[in-house]
Amino acid sequence: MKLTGVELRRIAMPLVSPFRTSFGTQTTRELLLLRVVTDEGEGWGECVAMSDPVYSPEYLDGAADVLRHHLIPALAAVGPLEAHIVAPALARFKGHRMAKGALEMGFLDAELRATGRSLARELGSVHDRVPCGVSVGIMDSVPQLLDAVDGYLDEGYARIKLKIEPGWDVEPVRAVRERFGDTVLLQVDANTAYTLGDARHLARLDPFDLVLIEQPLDEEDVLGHADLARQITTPVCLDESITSAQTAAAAIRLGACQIVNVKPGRVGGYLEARRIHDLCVAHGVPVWCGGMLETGLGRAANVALAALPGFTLPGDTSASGRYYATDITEPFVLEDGHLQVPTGPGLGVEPLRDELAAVTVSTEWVPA
Ligand code: OSB
Ligand code: MG
Repeated sequence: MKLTGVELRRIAMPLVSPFRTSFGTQTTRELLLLRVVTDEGEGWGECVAMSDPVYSPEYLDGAADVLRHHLIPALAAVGPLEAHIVAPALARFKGHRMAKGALEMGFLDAELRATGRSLARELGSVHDRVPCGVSVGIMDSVPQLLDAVDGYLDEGYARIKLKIEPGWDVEPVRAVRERFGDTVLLQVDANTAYTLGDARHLARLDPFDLVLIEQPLDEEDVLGHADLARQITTPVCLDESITSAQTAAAAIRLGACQIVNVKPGRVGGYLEARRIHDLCVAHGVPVWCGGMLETGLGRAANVALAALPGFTLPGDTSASGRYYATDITEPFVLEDGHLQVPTGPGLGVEPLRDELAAVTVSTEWVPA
């Protein structure tokens, strides 16, 4: 394939309800979509960076800038391209994994569409549907939280993840256990809101039989997570700290995580995400597919990844309706707690023209 150019499209999608985490509250999901145009057809990439660098160092304007000035020109200078050449061709640029991952996703989609292969088959999926969890934001009150959880359980979600922070941890967990019982798969995500000094406090979550606690400490505090893991019985899972197969291998060796959250954008793309899956399988470490409030495009790819054999826990691959009243693709709908894995060529889904136009803020053509 020869790159013709990339269209950078900024979109803004209103969320059905505010999503509050320890790093802030989102009411609208701003996103960057990439339409990768080649001589053999087009593909779609979704950059999961957020408007502000509060989850990771990347942010939308920064991602657009590095794509426009560094990543796309570097790929334009490479001869014939295939998706698996994208990451090595961009390796001399440090970081910017979300931007790189979006570009690789666009090439993967284009290449697979051109040859009639589905992303799920390409990655090695073994299931035609995947069980889904839901990430529940911090609320103003416990009754409000219980209402939200009740609604999600009614819809059929197979697992509940509560966002926590100091002041919103033991009580909401206790309340959910008391109201919904011990059989609900329940886990928590702190998004780095604690320090190792909070170990005794976090041990108060031990009696609630949580599936895991996700990223309690700073993303660079891998040793701290290893120390914490020895002081609590809830399994420690890393999200922000796992930026590559290499950092995953180190975290596993150090005992910093018993479980891994894989987010393709965070680790530079679906091919690196698969390597992390393979690494975890080799170590007997359960993995699950995280989410970044994706549109139907990113969701299609996440669901394909989540169908690999090592993804033994339900992911944050919720239905479109959990986030958006109107998605930009045909919506993903929960059936019996599962989402269907797309089978069509590439991502297996496409943006709907009018829905995409309605949320578009700006477009920019970056020629190769
Ligand atoms: O830490 O997993 C996280 C959303 C945005 C940024 C970080 C995270 C999240 C979520 C929601 O928890 C996952 C989803 O449903 O897409
Ligand atoms: Mg997380």
